[in-house]
Amino acid sequence: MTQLDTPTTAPTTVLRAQFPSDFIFGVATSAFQIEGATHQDGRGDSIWDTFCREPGRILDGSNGDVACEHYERWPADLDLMQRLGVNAYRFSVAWPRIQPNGTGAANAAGLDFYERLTDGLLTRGIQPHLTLYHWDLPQTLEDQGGWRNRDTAEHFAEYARLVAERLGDRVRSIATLNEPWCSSILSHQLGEHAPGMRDRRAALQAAHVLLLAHGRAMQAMRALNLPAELGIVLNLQPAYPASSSAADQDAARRSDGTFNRWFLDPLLRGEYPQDIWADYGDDVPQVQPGDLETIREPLDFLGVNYYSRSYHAQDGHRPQDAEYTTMGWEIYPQGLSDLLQRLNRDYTVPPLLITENGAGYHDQLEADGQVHDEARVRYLQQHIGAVNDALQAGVPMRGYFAWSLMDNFEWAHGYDKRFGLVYVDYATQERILKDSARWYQQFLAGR
Ligand code: IFM
Repeated sequence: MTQLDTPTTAPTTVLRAQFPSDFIFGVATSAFQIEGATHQDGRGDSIWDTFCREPGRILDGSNGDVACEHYERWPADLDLMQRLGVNAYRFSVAWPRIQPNGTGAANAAGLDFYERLTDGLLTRGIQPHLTLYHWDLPQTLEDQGGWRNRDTAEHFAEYARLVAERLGDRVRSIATLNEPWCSSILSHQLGEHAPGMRDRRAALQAAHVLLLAHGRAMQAMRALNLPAELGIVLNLQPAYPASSSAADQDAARRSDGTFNRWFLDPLLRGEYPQDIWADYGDDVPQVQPGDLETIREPLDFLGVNYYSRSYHAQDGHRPQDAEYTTMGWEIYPQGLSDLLQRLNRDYTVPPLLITENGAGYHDQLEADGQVHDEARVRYLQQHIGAVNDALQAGVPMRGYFAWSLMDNFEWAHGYDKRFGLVYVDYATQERILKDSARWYQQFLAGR
């Protein structure tokens, strides 16, 4: 028996057979979090390379220089996915590998790398799902105003065209942006992600330019008439008031409005939510005629990243009997099926993919050389169950990607928090399957 085939003792509460046979079950990663080789083959600096060099930005003082060495080890990582039995892999392309300074001719070595990866997936029977932007903006563009500058939207459309022209005939889907809330609000207002600003007006301008970049990239890629499905990935977090009090209700409205509707409404309805627009006062972005039509470009799919909910109690109490991951995020699978049903009710949605879902813990190798991550096994079971509930309720669900294939660079948390189904021993780069990986393998095999 290989390590992969060793059964876990965790009870299976949801079955692969409950989903359509062509349902997508994959794993996800992103370039900066796993690739390493940040100065190889002509890659330019990204805002995250810069951010990691600034003292105090990353909890453990680490960076992405080595990460999981995926840039070299990708064939073995693809073999691992094949043995897990996933039928899809979601990865991102590092913009500074394709255009080291964010503009101009494509760097051949960069495109070649992602072409080898894509072909390697296809050879192994795994669908490639490509994301164009998972936060690694070329530093040169940041020096020119980054996402606050409308020109970046045009540069992004050109980058999208270069990648789609090369790979759009083979990848199953292309998502423009991953989690624009993070690359705008978390990065420009809350200061936790690169470029680390604390300025709400700048953050809202960045959010608008990101959405515009999405729309312009969709148009540029549509013009190529490729078979790849085109869409975007949002991180969404349903907001629950703790009571019927006006204060709790209003806090939940604001949270839903700023986190979810601020992105959903322009993309799916071509307008910003009026209540939040009013709340933001003078900080609202500069919207030019035609922007919202561009942003509303029809989507072939919407990717949803779900980790937790938000809970709003004026007295600050936390939900009763709640469990939390090491990130401090409440484990609330019901929130996922509620969210999916709400999307289907309140919007005209395209087919939906769960593009990320997972749990971060301080996993450790135990004396038997294994990682017994029962909490993550439960998390996956419950959340895949929630996807099934949504599917049964008529939500057009098409797939689910676990975050993440393997432990990796968790942004401002460095390497301390682990989200992988596969444990990475960073000293040796050995990959060790956690119990959650073996559970997923058995689930996918129908056992
Ligand atoms: O690791 C991140 C990922 O890059 C984006 N979504 C959330 C994950 C966990 O924090």
